[in-house]
Amino acid sequence: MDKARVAAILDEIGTLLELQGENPFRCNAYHKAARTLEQLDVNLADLIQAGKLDEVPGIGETLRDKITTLVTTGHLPFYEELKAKFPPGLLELLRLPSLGPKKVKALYEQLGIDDLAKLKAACEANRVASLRGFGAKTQQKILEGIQFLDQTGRRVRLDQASALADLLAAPLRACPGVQRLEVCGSLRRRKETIQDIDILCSSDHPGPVMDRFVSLPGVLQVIAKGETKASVMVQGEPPDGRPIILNADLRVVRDAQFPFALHYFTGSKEHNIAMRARAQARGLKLNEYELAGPGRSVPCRDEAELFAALGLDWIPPELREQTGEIEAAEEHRLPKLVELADIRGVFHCHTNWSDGGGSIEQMAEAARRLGLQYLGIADHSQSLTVANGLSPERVRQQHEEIDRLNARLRGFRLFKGTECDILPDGSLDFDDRLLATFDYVVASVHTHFHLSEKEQTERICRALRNPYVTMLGHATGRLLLKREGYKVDLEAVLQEAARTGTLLEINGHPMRLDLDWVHCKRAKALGVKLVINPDAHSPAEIAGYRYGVDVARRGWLEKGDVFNTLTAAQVAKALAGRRKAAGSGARRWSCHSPRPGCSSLSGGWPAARPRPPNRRRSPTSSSS
Ligand code: DGT
Ligand code: CA
Ligand code: ZN
Repeated sequence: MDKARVAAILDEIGTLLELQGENPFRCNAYHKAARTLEQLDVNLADLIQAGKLDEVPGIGETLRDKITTLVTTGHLPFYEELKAKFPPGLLELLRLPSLGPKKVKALYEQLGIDDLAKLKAACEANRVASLRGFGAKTQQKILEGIQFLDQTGRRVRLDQASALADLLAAPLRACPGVQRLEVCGSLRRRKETIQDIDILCSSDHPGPVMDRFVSLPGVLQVIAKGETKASVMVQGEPPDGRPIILNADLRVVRDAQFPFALHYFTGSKEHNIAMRARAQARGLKLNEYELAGPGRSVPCRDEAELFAALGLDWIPPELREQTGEIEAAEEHRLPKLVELADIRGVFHCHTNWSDGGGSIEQMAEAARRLGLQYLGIADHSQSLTVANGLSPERVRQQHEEIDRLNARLRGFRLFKGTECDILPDGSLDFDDRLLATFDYVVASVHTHFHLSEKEQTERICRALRNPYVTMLGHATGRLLLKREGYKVDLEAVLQEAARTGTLLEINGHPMRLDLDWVHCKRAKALGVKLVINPDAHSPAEIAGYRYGVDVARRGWLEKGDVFNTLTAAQVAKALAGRRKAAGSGARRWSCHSPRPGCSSLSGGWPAARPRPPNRRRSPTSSSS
């Protein structure tokens, strides 16, 4: 069992002990140990082997023994017995942000509430408000929380569903008689969260593949099984957390029907409805089995032929959200979407200098193995002490280390960056003189999420006006299925980014996917360039930028819209030009609008930023 899973179990033990009413110190010891393990950058099994586990701060004898049992046997009777004491629905209640273990315990003991449905009913009957320590406000918060869970609760992250879908699809593809097989639905459209896995295959003999499907490892329950259609509940074990459970459907069609079924089950529903209407306008009928007119059927060998039969270019699945893709396909003006292979390097990565798990060198090696030409190191800045942010002195040391590595690395380049905190008033966590020593600056909000929309927007826009800021990190701070972003007027932020020539990050960490694809489209319309980053906290996480590419594609972005499709040499030149412009007050605001060609990456990246209208400033006032 790996570290992340062990940490998740320790965390759960802490919570279960709280539910049981144990002494808070004992409960906290488990929560703390979970955090410690997550941060640990050595292999757990090695640590146990060397007998050094109890040298880790916060891990005493008891915890040492429990962790050892978990890692070596994969089980922990203590945990399993503890868990069995509580109804499974009780833990679900803890997913509500307004409920801690104490409150859950009270609800269970006093009202017999042990799942979300009962809790909802009790709130609606106004029975929760009168409990001691609750009140009308809490009851309202609980109801709102349940509503949020109803909308998101059964969904899982794209990366987790993808991994599970691949596990299911591979053995099915190898089944005798299977001709074509594709994972459809929101997974094929690369949506950021997924409700269920839709698998489609073609075969003349559905029996074997149907049988294989319902007996795949991970199948917890067969919900339905017919001759060509089956539905199961499956469990996946993502390497980085709690198991996920979701439904998977399999449909088997004849190969001649495959293109129609593939199109139908890819969706989206809105896109399908528009396509069906288009067919009808041409006297044709379109459904999941065929395209047909009165007395004739229109055979199509693949999706491209299906689109062509309706007078359309083939529409990439990511665009099928009924936001203008059909019109664009008709007029042959679909974008040539950016591809994973277009990305030549990434900028937002953390190392063990702050809260990452790898050394700079390990990160560089991992990036190189992915085929990247360059990697930007952007550790946290000084005020983010919880993430071990770098002091100015450590920044200087890190720069020396990067210089040493760059002198050694052949055909690969490290850029010096920082993920610099945007302070509550919109100033930056490092002063301009220090900022000028970096190749680039990612500015991000990590604190004070509760400002009003107006304050938050002004705060971020002010940061964008600092000429040393190269890009804005994770623009809304959302955590998918966990936390909504802070309130911010993104339109105003995008406009400020356009005015100041600041890049906007598509944070590809599958937990964030922030900027959202909807806003990518808007950014592009305003001429803002985007940069796709993994926000990696370990060498393995660098590859996560691929989910950022999914977002970019859903946002209609092309290679030229994405900064890190440039080569290392082009990036070095663009960043140097920009830093020079930022350093010389005279040049910095020397042009009022982007020069012709500035708006296209192929034409070069704007070295000087246009001056914000109606704002006079001295070169040094920007970060004060
Ligand atoms: P999800 O599962 O919520 O993440 O999103 P989808 O898009 O995978 O939705 P799902 O699994 O309910 O259905 C898969 C596809 O089947 C959907 O994208 C389009 C098609 N579909 C489902 N229901 C309808 C419908 O009522 N009308 C039409 N035209 N298509 C539908
Ligand atoms: Ca689906
Ligand atoms: Zn961040």
